[in-house]
Amino acid sequence: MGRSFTFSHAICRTPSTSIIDGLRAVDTGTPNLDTFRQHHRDYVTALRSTGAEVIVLDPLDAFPDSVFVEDAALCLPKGAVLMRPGAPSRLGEAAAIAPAITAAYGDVRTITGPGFIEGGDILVTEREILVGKSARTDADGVAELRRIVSDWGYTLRELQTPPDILHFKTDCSLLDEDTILSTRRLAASGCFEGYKVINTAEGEEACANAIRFNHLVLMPAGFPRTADTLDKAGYEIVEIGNSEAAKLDGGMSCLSLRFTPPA
Ligand code: CIR
Repeated sequence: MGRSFTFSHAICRTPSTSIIDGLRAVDTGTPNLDTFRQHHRDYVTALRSTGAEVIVLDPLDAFPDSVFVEDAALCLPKGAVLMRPGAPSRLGEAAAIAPAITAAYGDVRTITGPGFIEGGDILVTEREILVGKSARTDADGVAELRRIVSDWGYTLRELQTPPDILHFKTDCSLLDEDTILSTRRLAASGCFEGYKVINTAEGEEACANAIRFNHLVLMPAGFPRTADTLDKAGYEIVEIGNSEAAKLDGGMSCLSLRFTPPA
């Protein structure tokens, strides 16, 4: 199986009581902490069911969005990069996740700025790294990441996250070496030329943020037509409740950092 979706480890962080203050584009209600924690436990259980070791960090009250660990770091086979989140309330999350990253990696680089970049805008495929500029990720941040990952042999392609979409991966996920799950609006930009694309069903765009993790595809519950398409395409689907994370514009990828530590 490909290195872009085969992992021995993941890092997650338990939602904190301050999650009710998490960022959101549109207020659709306050997340229920108990329900969020149950969904989070289900998520961790699904990751562990593949045999992976999942490190669950303690909640961090100072950072309401810190359950969305993916935005603070990027983990690659040869090294890891601490991000520089573009949301001011999230900037300190990179330093907060640093101890967990340095415990796993010898080579840890840091985006020092002036640019900004969040992990949610980065899709690592088998052949390249795609980065969508967004309200959180700018050209300077992308350029700094490009310099770092070129040391590890990666080609980085700079793209544009569609307007009013939080992150590039809000609208797409990697399913395997050649296949991307994407909303039609993102795929229409042509950014996945050379890949096989499976589109989310009409009206089910909110499930585009899934993850392939070893033999499983974790996707948010409640999107039956897309789940059926993926099932028929041969993927083993696990549906995870995402109602509370969704109130904060979060999906499956944001809740973990997935990696295999270098030998
Ligand atoms: C935020 O606005 O930063 C959080 N409420 C949601 C972050 C979701 N992260 C992701 O898609 N990678």
